Amino acid sequence: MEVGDGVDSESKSQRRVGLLYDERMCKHSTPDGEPHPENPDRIKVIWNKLQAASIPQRCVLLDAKEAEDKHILAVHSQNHVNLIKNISSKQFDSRRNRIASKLNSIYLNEGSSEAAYLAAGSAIEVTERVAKGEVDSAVAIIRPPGHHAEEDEAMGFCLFNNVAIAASYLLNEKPELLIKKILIVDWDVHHGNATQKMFWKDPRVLFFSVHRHEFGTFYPATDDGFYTMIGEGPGSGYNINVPWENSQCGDADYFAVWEHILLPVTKEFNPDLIIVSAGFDAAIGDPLGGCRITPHGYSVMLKKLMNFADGKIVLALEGGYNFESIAKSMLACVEVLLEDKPILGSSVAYPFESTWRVIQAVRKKLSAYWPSLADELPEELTNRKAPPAVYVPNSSSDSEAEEDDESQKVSEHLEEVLQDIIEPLSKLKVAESNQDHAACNSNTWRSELSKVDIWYAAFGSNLWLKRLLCYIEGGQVDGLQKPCVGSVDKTSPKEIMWKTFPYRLFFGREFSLSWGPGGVAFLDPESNSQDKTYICLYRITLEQFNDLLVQENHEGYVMSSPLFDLTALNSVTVEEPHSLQVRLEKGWYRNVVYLGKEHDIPILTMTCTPSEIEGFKSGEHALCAPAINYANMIVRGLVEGKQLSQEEAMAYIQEASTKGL
Ligand code: X5A
Ligand code: ZN
Repeated sequence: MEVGDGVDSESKSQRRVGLLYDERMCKHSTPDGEPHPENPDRIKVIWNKLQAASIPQRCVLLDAKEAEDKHILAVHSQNHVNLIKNISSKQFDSRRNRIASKLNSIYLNEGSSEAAYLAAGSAIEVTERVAKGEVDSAVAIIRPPGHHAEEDEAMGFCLFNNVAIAASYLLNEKPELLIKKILIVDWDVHHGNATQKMFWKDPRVLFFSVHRHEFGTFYPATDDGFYTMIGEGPGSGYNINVPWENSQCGDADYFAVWEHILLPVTKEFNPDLIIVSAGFDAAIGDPLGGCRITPHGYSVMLKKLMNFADGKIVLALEGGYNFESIAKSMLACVEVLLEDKPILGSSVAYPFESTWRVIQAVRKKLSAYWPSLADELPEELTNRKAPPAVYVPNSSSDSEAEEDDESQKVSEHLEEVLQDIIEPLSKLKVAESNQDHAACNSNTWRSELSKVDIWYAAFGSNLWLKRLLCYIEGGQVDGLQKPCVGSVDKTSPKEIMWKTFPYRLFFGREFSLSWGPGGVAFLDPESNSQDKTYICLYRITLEQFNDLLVQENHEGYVMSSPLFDLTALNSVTVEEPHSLQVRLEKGWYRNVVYLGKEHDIPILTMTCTPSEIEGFKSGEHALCAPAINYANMIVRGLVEGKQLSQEEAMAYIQEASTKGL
């Protein structure tokens, strides 16, 4: 996707972002302290995370407010308002638990009422500030969540429908603010059943919800979340459901929905304001959601929406039950709101086949209302799909933490686990808006870079030709935990030669998805006559080098433009080893280093960044002996390449992995 001219701080201007948090919303908790996924720590960890990142200082801090009954009554019954108003009072002490137990997935305590009023009032507050233009956008870190709370019934951890109350408030009470059309984007993993009903016949509110549905078996487990539910009367076409058929949807699935449903419709609807029902329970690692959106995924989804409504966008927290996931996801979102700069990268995983099926069904169902959905998606696009999701039965447990067995390990090795779902080298531009990138033709740069040869300098497992060929031809050698997709151009290296360089080889990182537990090799390209690293030079094209870069750096990339292009290569003016500009924000090998020339062809390697090298030297990052299967690859490379005997090769690795930096 968009790639800026680097991180030139001049070019990024700060936007005014309203931020609201109030500890009083932590008072709503389970009556006897039983554990519950929707607990006070959720908003605390989000707030702490933002504080640790010095976010509050950069935002306009807004004060929480209790909602007024008359504003809540726009979407809730008097009966329901009375209940929530009084439920925490003494008179209800004896009845509170019984009332809660009759409701669906609800607990209540002495703090519930105040928290519910604050959550709703705070949603109003941030939304009004954005509508007035006092801030450009805003985030409300609120609980209890709201989107399940029906007109006359609390359910699904929700007491008042915060987002619906805020939207109604602007439309009904503040006409002078000229917010006449509101888009509500509900990306919580659950269907926003109540919000849907509240604006069912109302064309002023376009309600969009993407959620696990599984044909009505996933919470709230009704048919209401199906794509056939499009609104009624004047509201026909103003309700859009994207019901997942299976768990495990991730960035690629959401991006595809954005690209092929939400963004085109938003453009046509042209909202004056956008409110996101921002649950983070579709985040990777969430114990209830079973989906896999990364923080990066959320930032891309949000960034795309900021192109509409003049950037007037409000995020109101809904669900999200993995502390680390929700904190990271929210942080990613606030950073997007604050910084006026493009986001690097996008997912290169494919959407599920089921995702394409659902997208097509939604488009067909709604094409009469939104002409931009009328075209059939090209088969070339929908043919690009991930293997079917592994079936995980839904937990029947109601409100206790529900856990897919996959969910627990996620937080520990988040980055690595992401690799699992990423298939590098998709040429599919699901993550890109076609307007933005009409000019960006991947064939153009590929053909250009295919004419330029470079030496790729390998010092790790790629020393073994067979392993390197996995990156070119695709495939999997023994010891590799997963297959490689290969390069677009599958031509073998034109020439191979060995050299030694006076640089230091070392091993770091504790785990990689390619090799399992154990470190991987890095090069410190600072010359030191004491050090000697064996390097295998492969003569490949600059196009192939880009495909290698993607595969080595598992951050999702749709390579619509090269990560390392001719301009970067031509920036070389001195022969000493030095780092060159690469458009990668993440990844262990995102530092491309120029190592001189051989037969007048530039030698390039990839290693960790200079600052990471410093970290390894200072002890901030631990060194780690190589994974055994990984070390074996290196040994094989050196032996089959006739550089060292088996024993010598093992001693070489041994030394590199034990000697301090
Ligand atoms: C707001 C939210 C989930 C309710 C799940 C009940 N509610 N099993 O995420
Ligand atoms: Zn949810």
